[in-house]
Amino acid sequence: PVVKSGVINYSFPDDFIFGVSTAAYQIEGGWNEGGKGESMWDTFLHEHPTFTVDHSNGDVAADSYHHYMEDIEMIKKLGVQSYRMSISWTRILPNGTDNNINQEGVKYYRTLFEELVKANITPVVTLYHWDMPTPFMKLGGWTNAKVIDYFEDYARVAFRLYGDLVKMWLTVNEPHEGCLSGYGQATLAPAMNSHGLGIYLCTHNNLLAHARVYRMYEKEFKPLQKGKVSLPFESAWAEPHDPNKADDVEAAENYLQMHLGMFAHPIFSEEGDYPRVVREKIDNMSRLQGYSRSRLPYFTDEEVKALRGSADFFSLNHYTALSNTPSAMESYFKVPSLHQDTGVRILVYPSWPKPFIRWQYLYPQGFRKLVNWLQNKYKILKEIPIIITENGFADFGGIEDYDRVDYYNDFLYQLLLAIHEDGCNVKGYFAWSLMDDFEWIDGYKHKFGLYSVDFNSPNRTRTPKLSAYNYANIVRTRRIDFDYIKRPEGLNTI
Ligand code: GBH
Repeated sequence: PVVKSGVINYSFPDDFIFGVSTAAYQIEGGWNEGGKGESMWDTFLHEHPTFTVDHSNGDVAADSYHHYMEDIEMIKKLGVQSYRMSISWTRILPNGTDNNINQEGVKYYRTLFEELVKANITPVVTLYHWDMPTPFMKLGGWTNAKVIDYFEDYARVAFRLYGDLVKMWLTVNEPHEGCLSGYGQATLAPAMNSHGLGIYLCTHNNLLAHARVYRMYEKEFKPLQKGKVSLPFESAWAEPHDPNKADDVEAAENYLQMHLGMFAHPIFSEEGDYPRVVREKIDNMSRLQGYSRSRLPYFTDEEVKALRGSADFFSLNHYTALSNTPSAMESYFKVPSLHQDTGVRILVYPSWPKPFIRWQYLYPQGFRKLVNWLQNKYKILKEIPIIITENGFADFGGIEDYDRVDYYNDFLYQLLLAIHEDGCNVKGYFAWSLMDDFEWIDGYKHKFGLYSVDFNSPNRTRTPKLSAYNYANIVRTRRIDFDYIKRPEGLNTI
């Protein structure tokens, strides 16, 4: 990592928002309490208990269903102005459909939002953070275009119920990750493993679902509620493996287009629709593989129009970096997949530390580069801001989390450089996560929290880590002090 000391001269502007993030299934628990219906994660993990590395599930998780007042106290102590969380669709609509509204669930979130607002904390609410109602999962989940209608109905119920208190909405969390891991592979529920096919139906329908909800809010709620709507994209930074090789530069660009541009271009570019390179790659590969139609569906003109401009800010989640070089194409006919379609090999630099988990490599400069990549690609980002809705560091637990302190300092420093030296329009930052949580396939093995949670205690006791004190100091002073938390002598940096 970039070793720094002292207080950095650049500060976070006055209108810059700091926050923390969570998601319902990862912290809430109460999976069958208060009239809640089952989501695909409940059903899937009850049916496949060995899916997660520690055979755990989110039945109780951090039990925020009962401990939300403590969560609010924790957020207050950090001094942040915002809390990003998600609504569990089936807590308010147990069957997923709006013919049955569960008043107890409605009240849970109502109270939570009221208490947040009372504490001067702005709720930022994700409608869908991967917990698809089970009845819709059985109908194919996001591969079924009909689900878009029901998602719209759910969103309308949420806007009607909470729009007086909630002014920042996120529709579908990380369609790229949800569709790749859940539909194209089997590393998230519903583990469909539909390489190169289901993944793009999911992608296409997620984008359409977002546009539908954005336009519905715009028409039916925005004039009165005056809120903002967007959706979080997740991307690693892709570095050309050899920056002096034109092929590698192109490979990294292709990676970013196929993993981020595919989602961002339809919404943020001037011309709309999928990026040309994405369209061509998937169309051509489909043809080579003998398909008479592209595995990536086409948008109608109206759909292109509905999608274009359908976000009031750019919501970006970022964790890691990788590097790219072109891949040999010899096996393209075997398994249609996003990977084959992209046609690049994923590598990493040996110099990037990989401290704890299989996918997180530390290259903080990549964060600055990624923000610049977006800022240069999409002109509209001069007018509407980028908000970092997730960024965080995984370890295997412990209160003295010096490495996480370094991570936040290093990544926030790169953000300051993007703002002050590159003129990027970044207006907010949410740390992932407020507390240790259920990390999907990794169960409780990976810890991301600023607060630790004792998952063995019935009260799920929460304790601040050093990174919580460090983050609170950044939020309070609006500066990064690399000496605020001192590593004990002899404890090496990674
Ligand atoms: C976010 O996704 C989620 O929004 C959030 O719910 C989650 O808790 C958080 O990350 C932390 O994990 O190399 O095949 O093993 C982040 C996305 C997760 C994307 C890991 C890349 C690597 C999969 N990243 N994934 S793999």
